[in-house]
Amino acid sequence: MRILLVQAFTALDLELVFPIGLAYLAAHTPEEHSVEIFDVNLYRDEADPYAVLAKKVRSFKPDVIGISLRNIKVATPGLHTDDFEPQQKTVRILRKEAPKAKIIAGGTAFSLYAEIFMAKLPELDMGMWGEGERRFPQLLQNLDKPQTVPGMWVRSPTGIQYTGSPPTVNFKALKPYRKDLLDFKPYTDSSFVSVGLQSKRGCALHCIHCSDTYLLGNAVRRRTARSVVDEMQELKEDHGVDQMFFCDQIFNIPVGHAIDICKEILDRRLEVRWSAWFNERANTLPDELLVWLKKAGCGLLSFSPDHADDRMLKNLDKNFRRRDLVYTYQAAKKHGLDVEYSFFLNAPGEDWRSLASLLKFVAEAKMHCGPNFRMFTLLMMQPIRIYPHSRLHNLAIETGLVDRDADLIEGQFWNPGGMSYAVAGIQAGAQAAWKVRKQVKDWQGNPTATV
Ligand code: B12
Ligand code: SF4
Repeated sequence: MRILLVQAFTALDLELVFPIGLAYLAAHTPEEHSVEIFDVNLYRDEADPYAVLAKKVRSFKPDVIGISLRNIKVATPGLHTDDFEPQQKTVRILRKEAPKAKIIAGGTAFSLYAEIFMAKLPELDMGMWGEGERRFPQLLQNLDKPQTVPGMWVRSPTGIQYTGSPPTVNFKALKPYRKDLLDFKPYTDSSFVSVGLQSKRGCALHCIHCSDTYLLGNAVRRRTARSVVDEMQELKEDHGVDQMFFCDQIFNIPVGHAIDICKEILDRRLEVRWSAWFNERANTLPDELLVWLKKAGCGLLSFSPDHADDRMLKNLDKNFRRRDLVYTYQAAKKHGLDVEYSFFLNAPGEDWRSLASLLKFVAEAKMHCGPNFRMFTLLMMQPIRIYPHSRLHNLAIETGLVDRDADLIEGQFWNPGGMSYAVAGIQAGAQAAWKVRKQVKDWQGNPTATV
């Protein structure tokens, strides 16, 4: 069969993201099929990107189209991009240009909002929840009876049905994602996080707002350090990519695995630059790890502590406290690493005192680290978006903040009470700073780079 894998619009004005999910699917598609990847985002600056897509579909003549829906209604300060409408339009074009092809949806946004996507996009024949490497080939063999494949959203005479939870993917046993189906250049040009790879899937932590654990589970499934670095070497030597981002939920748990990866990079004298998300708890960032990180090319410690006040960290069910956070910037400075933090505003329990405590932390960290403290993610500070399947969603229903049957596609945020005025003030400042930054990026000729 001829299989076209399409990445739908992600975030219209943010950095490009190399579609590693689709590249993993392609790696696991049996060789008897002919497979190509088309990333609509590569054509977003064309006068009519949809016309480029339509032309591709007409010339490729796919039997099967897999569409990846990654993000939904992305928000940056002062802006809620309507990426649902472009996604809808993309699916309609696929249907129009390939009326007989089976159109299958997947991806994180699809998995989080599957039933709603199925209802709102009748052009989709079916959708696959979760990780697709094992079940996509299974589905290709059973295209006329998708109800026999687990984790599928299918249409039946009685309505939309779910075929039940699929088994967990053995991540270690997967092939590396295919790197020959798209040119990396536009991605490496776009930002330093645009080309990703994974050393593990899943997260053992339990943050209250999290939807990643719904998608990937609490068991951390990792690959060997050797296979991770094989992939980094392949990216560098065969594709000229020397800057990459680990898409792991958390890179430094377990610590030993992170150290092994760094040692493997050094053993091979591989010159790469990379970054990742790190957990903030001091015992997950021992000196030994920090030394190896620096030597192995990691230039930035990216943290998402969400808050800096102990009472709030407890409310958010974080596994560390403020003293750990203070340790993170001291450690970054000691080892000469850049550091960035992202925080939520007006999270459950926020009051003036906790907000002041957060701002005080930012000021102290900035003073301590100087230019090594990167401010960008602070521009994105906003209240927590309430994701379906998260504990925060249950809490929001219990407290009456959202309706039990609200579909949450139109982003809803945890932003109650008088503190929402403080949020509005901070966001207005962030929006102004964002605009200035964007202007500078425009002058530099890189208007969509966010980082
Ligand atoms: C790493 C990551 C990032 C990195 C990406 C780096 C890179 N180069 O790839 C960075 C930091 C850049 C990033 C940025 C953003 N991200 Co992000 N990110 C992630 C994260 C943690 C992993 C994504 C990933 O690469 N997974 C690995 C690949 C292999 O998995 P996958 O893409 O899901 O594909 C698998 C399945 O989904 C499925 N599949 C995928 N497509 C298809 C298609 C078909 C047909 C089938 C059958 C199956 C299928 O099979 C694949 C293989 O198993 C996810 C959370 C998560 N748990 O997935 C959030 C996530 C995708 N991000 C999210 C968001 C919101 C953002 C930002 C908007 C944040 C912001 N405000 O800036 C930006 C948007 C950037 C952009 N331009 O699109 C949300 C999206 C949901 C939403 N709200 O819309 C997620 C789900 C996190 C969350 N729960 O909030 N992100
Ligand atoms: S650290 Fe990230 S992935 Fe892990 S539970 Fe918290 S929010 Fe979810």
